[in-house]
Amino acid sequence: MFLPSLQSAAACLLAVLPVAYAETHKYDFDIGWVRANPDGEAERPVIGINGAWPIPMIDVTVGDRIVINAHNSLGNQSTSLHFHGLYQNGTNHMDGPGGVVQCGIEPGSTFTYNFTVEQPGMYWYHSHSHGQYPDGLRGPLIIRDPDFPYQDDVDEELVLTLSDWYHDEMDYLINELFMVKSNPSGAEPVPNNALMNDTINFKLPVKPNTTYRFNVVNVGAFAGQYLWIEGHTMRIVEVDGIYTESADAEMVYLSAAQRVSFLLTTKNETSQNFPIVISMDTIFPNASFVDELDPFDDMTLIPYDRMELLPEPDRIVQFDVMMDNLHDGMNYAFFNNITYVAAKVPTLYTALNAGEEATNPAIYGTYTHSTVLEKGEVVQIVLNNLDTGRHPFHLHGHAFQAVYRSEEDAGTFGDLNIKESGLSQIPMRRDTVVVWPTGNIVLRFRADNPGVWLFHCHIEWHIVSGLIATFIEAPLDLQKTISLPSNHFEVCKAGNVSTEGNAAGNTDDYLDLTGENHPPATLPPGFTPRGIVALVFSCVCGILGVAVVGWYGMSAPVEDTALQQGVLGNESSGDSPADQQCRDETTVTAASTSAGRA
Ligand SMILES: *[C@@H]1O[C@H](CO)[C@@H](O)[C@H](O)[C@H]1NC(C)=O
Ligand SMILES: *[C@@H]1O[C@H](CO)[C@@H](O)[C@H](O)[C@H]1NC(C)=O
Ligand SMILES: *[C@@H]1O[C@H](CO)[C@@H](O)[C@H](O)[C@H]1NC(C)=O
Ligand SMILES: *[C@@H]1O[C@H](CO)[C@@H](O)[C@H](O)[C@H]1NC(C)=O
Ligand SMILES: *[C@@H]1O[C@H](CO)[C@@H](O)[C@H](O)[C@H]1NC(C)=O
Ligand SMILES: *[C@@H]1O[C@H](CO)[C@@H](O)[C@H](O)[C@H]1NC(C)=O
Ligand SMILES: *[C@@H]1O[C@H](CO)[C@@H](O)[C@H](O)[C@H]1NC(C)=O
Ligand SMILES: *[C@@H]1O[C@H](CO)[C@@H](O)[C@H](O)[C@H]1NC(C)=O
Ligand SMILES: *[C@@H]1O[C@H](CO)[C@@H](O)[C@H](O)[C@H]1NC(C)=O
Ligand SMILES: [Cu+2]
Repeated sequence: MFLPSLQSAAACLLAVLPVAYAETHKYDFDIGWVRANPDGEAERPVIGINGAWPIPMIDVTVGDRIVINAHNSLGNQSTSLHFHGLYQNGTNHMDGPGGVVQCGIEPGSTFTYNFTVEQPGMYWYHSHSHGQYPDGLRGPLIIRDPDFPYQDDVDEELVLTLSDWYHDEMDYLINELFMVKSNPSGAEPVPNNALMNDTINFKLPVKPNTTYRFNVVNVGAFAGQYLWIEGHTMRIVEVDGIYTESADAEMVYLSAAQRVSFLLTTKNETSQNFPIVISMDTIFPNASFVDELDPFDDMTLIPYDRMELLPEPDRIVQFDVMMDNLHDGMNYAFFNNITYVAAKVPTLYTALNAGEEATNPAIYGTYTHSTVLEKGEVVQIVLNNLDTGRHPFHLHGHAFQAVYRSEEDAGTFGDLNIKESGLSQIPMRRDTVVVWPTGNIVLRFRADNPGVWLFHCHIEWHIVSGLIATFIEAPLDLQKTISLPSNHFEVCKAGNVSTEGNAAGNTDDYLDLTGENHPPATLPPGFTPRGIVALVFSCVCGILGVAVVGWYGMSAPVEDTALQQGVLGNESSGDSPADQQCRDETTVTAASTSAGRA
């Protein structure tokens, strides 16, 4: 590692304080209910940390160690934390999903996350249990890089979160509105609002003629966000922690869980404020306000390291995304014909205990949708979206190459016969990518990170309805590298969860799945409520919907009085002229009560 750059005094002062040695950042997180009212419309219980919400940003430097003592004070729900986008190379057991790589942390229990970060960029952390993060347990995680390739161009750096927001708690939304018989179409609850940095009154005072690096993350549950800043061009330099060749964009689209980092130079004039606009995409029936939304196409990005297309795959995994009803009348999400149901024993523990049998996918159960990968092989995911909504797909433990994405309504790759020549040769890499309605995507990655990694849609509603599959990557190598801290067993004991055996908890015969967790039975053939539903959606989904447009003032530029108002830290107090001018025509809502599928 090297010392702070000396080329630019501004960069030195404002950016990173790079360190030449790795630090350990220790956090004591007491996770509990607090009350908050971020949009001023409805105070509600939210999940905070140490009695406060929004939860803290984790701010570290490449090479550092993060140690988090996560104590669950919720009283009525278990929890766990996932660090989205981090490879957790060698520390799969710190990845977070409850029932997959650990037991949920029961109320009253403490679990220690302990891992190093070797990747720079913008990430986030969130609960990975019970569809819980939209209740507030989500926040930014940034990993600073003393070697950031565009550092010389940057004067100041900032972090910005975007999110949809509900006035009701997830437990209610899931159990009373979403996963209920009276919602056979699986219509997702409609967000009540959109937030920027967890407020609707976001103002960003900036200096004139100054280049800011914006690190933006969509920490929302459901809605993608279009983002633009009037009168300014965004120069994209990173997506999902992968540096890119710089690319100019007038508007970007961030699905739930995606991140973008861009450089933006403010104008050399102080006469005007510029709105920062986010427009929430929930594919509602009615479009509104913005004539046309034409965001930058992330598939055209080129990674800064110009890593070439991986060789032809050793293994192809096909996932056909479908929504359908099961016998309980509710709507479930399927990869092929499987809707995910967690195993009785966290899948990682099964992999660690199964000896040679760990390479047999059957032991992980019928409904974890497990695929075992061999160390080092090139894996290709072919995902056919048979559904009429957009879905952002996320793979844990890797950034994949997004080698192909079809237009909307392109149909499917039935025969998996994809022409190599049709793929981008220096494909964009990221950890979350959106597939368009009834289209497809092709992703490629190398199985170079032994572990149990989920692949799932990042719309929290679809996690709840089962749009999850599991990769068991190089389990025999995993057995050699992971030894579980005793803390893992304590947490499972508190929840009465077995840590031994196959998916059904059977220890004698790993192939005996008697008693495994399973979804409701399938409907008898011929019973197709889905047919009617599909018809309805085909009417509404042709329209690119925009329901809520939030206008936020960006008081820019002002005369060298930036950093005031406690927004970015603060150096002066009182209203600047710019603040008074600030456009703040808060949220215009055109939300309807019914939503199409997103
Ligand atoms: C858990 O407790 C919080 C705070 O009292 C409450 O708002 C919430 O509804 C409870 N959730 C459940 C599932 O009981
Ligand atoms: C974190 O892990 C490192 C490496 O295994 C170990 O040395 C250290 O003691 C751990 N710290 C805590 C608090 O568990
Ligand atoms: C947004 O919130 C984060 C904390 O979550 C804070 O560090 C950051 O400074 C805020 N960004 C702006 C531009 O105010
Ligand atoms: C803006 O700042 C740059 C240096 O950062 C300077 O070279 C340039 O002349 C400035 N432009 C104006 C219009 O002031
Ligand atoms: C804009 O640029 C001009 C010419 O370089 C300079 O004289 C003026 O001070 C600049 N204005 C601001 C607000 O920086
Ligand atoms: C899904 O389909 C495959 C192939 O037809 C079949 O072997 C498997 O049992 C089915 N799984 C479920 C959960 O229905
Ligand atoms: C994990 O670490 C191994 C060994 O250092 C390396 O070869 C591999 O590329 C890493 N994988 C990821 C996804 O970081
Ligand atoms: C675990 O089992 C014990 C004893 O049977 C019981 O008291 C406790 O409530 C159970 N805990 C959970 C989380 O189910
Ligand atoms: C949506 O459009 C329909 C038809 O134009 C109209 O009747 C309905 O009121 C609109 N709904 C909303 C919420 O604007
Ligand atoms: Cu989805």
